[in-house]
Amino acid sequence: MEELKRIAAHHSTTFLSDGMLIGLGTGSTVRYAIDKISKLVTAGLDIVAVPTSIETEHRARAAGIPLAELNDRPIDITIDGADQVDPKLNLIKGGGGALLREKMVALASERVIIIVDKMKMVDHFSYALPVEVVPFGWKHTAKMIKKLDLNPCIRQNVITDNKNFILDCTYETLDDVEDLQVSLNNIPGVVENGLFINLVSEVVVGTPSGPKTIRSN
Ligand code: A5P
Repeated sequence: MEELKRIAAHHSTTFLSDGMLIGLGTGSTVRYAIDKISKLVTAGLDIVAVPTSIETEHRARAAGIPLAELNDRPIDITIDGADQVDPKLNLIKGGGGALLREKMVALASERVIIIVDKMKMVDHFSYALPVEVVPFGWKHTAKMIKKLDLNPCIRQNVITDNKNFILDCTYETLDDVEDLQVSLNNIPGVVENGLFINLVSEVVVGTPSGPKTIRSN
């Protein structure tokens, strides 16, 4: 599995070129991209990266990658992982708890490249949907989320980079994800949810025979 992550991550770095502002996602797959980008920067690649989490910030800084904060300058390309990818290239993200900054960076990006091993490509979502909520009244927020046919469960001992909690929501099926993401974000107390709908440009899938790139229509 690690090798498939590495294959996808390394291939995604071939899309980078001098002068780009890039978004750097979070997670074990992105770590392979950070290692590769670090080598490319040492070899002369001139890029600046916006990290999507404190973890990625520390890792990228240690790897010698120049960093910037998210501001009003558009990001050329973001490279990020995902927990699951459906046939429309919609995503569930947030397994690492970084979904809010990841979604903000994705929205600010002209091109979003998702790197996954092939096991994450699914016909139907099944991964528990992470929802970031403010700590105040989170049990009440969870009750509101239940009304959307989700079963929220607090992620133990986790505080996000934004000082919030994560509710991991299991379900029988996730049907209308477009509506669901809006309904979730309409609940006071919900900060953001891990559904990434129509945000992806390409998914690079690591397979034993090499990287496979799937483009969104
Ligand atoms: C971080 O919050 C997540 O969105 C990650 O991008 C996602 O969980 C994928 O992580 P791995 O590459 O570690 O599976």
